[in-house]
Amino acid sequence: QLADIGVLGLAVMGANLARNAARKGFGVAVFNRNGARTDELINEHGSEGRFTPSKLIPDFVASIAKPRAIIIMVKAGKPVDDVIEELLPHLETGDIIIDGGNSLYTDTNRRFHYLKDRDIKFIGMGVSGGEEGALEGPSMMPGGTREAYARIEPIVTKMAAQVDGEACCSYIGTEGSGHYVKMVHNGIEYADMQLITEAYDLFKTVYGLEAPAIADIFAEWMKGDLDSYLIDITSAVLRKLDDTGKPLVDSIVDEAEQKGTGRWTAQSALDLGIPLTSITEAVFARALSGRRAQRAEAEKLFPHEAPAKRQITQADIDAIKDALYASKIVAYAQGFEHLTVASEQFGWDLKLGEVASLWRGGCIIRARFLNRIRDAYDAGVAGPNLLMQDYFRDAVVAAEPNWRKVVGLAIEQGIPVPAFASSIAYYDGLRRARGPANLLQGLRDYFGAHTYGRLDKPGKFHTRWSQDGSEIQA
Ligand code: NBP
Repeated sequence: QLADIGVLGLAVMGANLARNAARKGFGVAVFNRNGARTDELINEHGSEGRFTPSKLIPDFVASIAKPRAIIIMVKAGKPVDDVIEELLPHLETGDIIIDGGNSLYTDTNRRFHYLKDRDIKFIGMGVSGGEEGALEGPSMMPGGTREAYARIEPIVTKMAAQVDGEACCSYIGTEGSGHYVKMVHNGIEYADMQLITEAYDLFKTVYGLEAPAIADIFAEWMKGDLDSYLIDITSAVLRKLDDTGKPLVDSIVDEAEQKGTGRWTAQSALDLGIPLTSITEAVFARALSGRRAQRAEAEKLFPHEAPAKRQITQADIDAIKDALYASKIVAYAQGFEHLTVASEQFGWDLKLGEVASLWRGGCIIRARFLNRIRDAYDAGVAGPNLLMQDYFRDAVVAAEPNWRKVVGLAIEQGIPVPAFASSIAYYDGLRRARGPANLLQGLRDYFGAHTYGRLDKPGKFHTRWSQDGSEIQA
């Protein structure tokens, strides 16, 4: 019997996706460049379902029912192009290649059209949830043609996480839109993690709390609006003791690594002119954390006497919680605005309520909070900026005094809170009908004759600053 689907690339993600599909009753053809991985999968998990292992690409392709659907789960970048070239001679019109890795959306756009010209369908599918998600049910964001998606829909919707009876997988749009949405998901994940890190820093540095005590606070926060996977695992990471009986987190090197999706999100926002401050600050914070030697040097050059640790009260804990929640709302509002603009710009017609819905389970940013976002889109009240929608507006307004207090305290005490601070700066910038960019326009006109508009009359104007100072209509 031919397999329902193929999985090529059996490192941690591919192997787990293949097992996931097999456990759901699908026949799965499996292949890996290095055959040892294929053997390992079959030896260790072959009994979980109907696998067809192959050691050669032609055998692998021939073992899949037509039109063939092949998920490739290899390292993003050149390996994806290499694998496509290896598969192409063996595929037939209508076959589908699904790239489930973290590919850059522009690569996916290119591959989509390249394969279309060769009568092969291509789906760029963002997959989130790490290795556990891949096995137990990830959140999946497939982009490509609807027709190609229809072929894999019965399989991927069964493989995906389920929330309230709904699969965390739905058609996103054409071209690289699935990978784009996954990219922004990862960007939001960067912001979420940075905000959590800033809250941790305040508890530790201002109030002198030890990791297990901070773990208790995060565990408590799971009972409210902050209920989310990342808050949950924060508590678990902070609670973990190493072999010496000390908190493991205290011995982990404070240097954040990154694979690029957060940076891509920020770069795309810059290209589209979107004020995506929270995610971008989170990317910069990782970059600064990476300058460990420079930080050690600077600590000596700019000594900072640590203020006496404060005794923490419930009000202090609540204040940090409010600052975190309000900043998180800003980060998500910016992320969804980013998707709105990208959708218009690229002609993708993204359904943002569905995006919020499929992020409710399986993925790293899964959170109770996403129900609120989905509700806003479903009710048609999300508007261009979620921050101005009733629920989020009320939440931010209620949090504002504490938010301001926490950012003020951090600055006063010399604790960097770039994501908290940039979020409140964005909020303060957004809620002012008249900002200070009038001066900026004046400066631009002075040195570059870039012109400016006036509040009191229509049109564009230029002042002859270094000549007679007269104003002319541009
Ligand atoms: P890796 O990203 O570590 O890639 C290893 C796999 O790529 C192996 O199967 C390897 O084959 C294969 N491969 C490479 Br490298 N070059 C190849 C080539 N030229 N031809 C054929 N195969 C090639 O695996 P992963 O961590 O499972 O991730 C897979 C994808 O999923 C990546 O895009 C990743 O960013 C994405 N992703 C990962 C996670 C996660 O939590 N790890 C989450 C979500 C998405 P070999 O065994 O023969 O070397």
